[in-house]
Amino acid sequence: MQAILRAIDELSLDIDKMVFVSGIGCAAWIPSPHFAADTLHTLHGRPIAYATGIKLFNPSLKVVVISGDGDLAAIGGNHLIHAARRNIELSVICANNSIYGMTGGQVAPTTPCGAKTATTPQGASEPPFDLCKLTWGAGATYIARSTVFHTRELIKYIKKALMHKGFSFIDAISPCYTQYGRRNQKVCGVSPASMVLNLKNISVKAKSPQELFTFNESDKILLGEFK
Ligand SMILES: Cc1ncc(C[n+]2csc(CCOP(=O)(O)OP(=O)(O)O)c2C)c(N)n1
Ligand SMILES: [Mg+2]
Repeated sequence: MQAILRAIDELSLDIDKMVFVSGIGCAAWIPSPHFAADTLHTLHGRPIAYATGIKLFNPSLKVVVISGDGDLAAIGGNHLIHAARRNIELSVICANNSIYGMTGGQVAPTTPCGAKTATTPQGASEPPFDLCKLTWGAGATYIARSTVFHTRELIKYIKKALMHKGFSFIDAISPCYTQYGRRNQKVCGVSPASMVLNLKNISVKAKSPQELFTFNESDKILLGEFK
């Protein structure tokens, strides 16, 4: 929430000319009801469909979708790839905690292999989506990943996404200790603070955008701008 608001402030954007759209989940509460702005809290998986309607009705508005990995990439995955394919001018910011947080910690399409969740007590067995690769393949024209630890980069990337003419996607890695870290303490540490600090150890800054397709350290997170 801070990174988004700071990005808007640093760009001196008029918040009255922006609309923030979210779906359902913890991440979906980031704009609504907390932003003093026009917000639309929509159905689970459908924020991009509503945002597309807003943008078509009034193209002068800056339309920003803020939601979770489950909302955007599971039930809403179809809207995500097709909005990217159409290169609709939307900024989509995914608060990615690799789990369905709000509903009790079920496995998500972003859950890493081996991670324990409420529905995978022995560890997730299916390979996850890398949301940057997914949106790259679908046709998004600005794509970046940062974390809530690397806030300066996160703000910088959100600023670029907000000014981008076309479909932009930010994968904002946002750990959830309650539903994810607590069940995976060997990797995440034993507290919310350790989980956030651990982001420093497991993150690798990409040397080039192409590294998105060559990086193969499954226990690390590749950060940077990929398109
Ligand atoms: C049609 C429909 N199916 C399922 C749900 C239950 N549900 C609410 S939020 C959610 C998952 C949210 O996960 P994510 O988007 O990652 O948000 P987080 O809570 O992790 O931030 C689910 C399955 C729902 N509200 N509506
Ligand atoms: Mg989530």
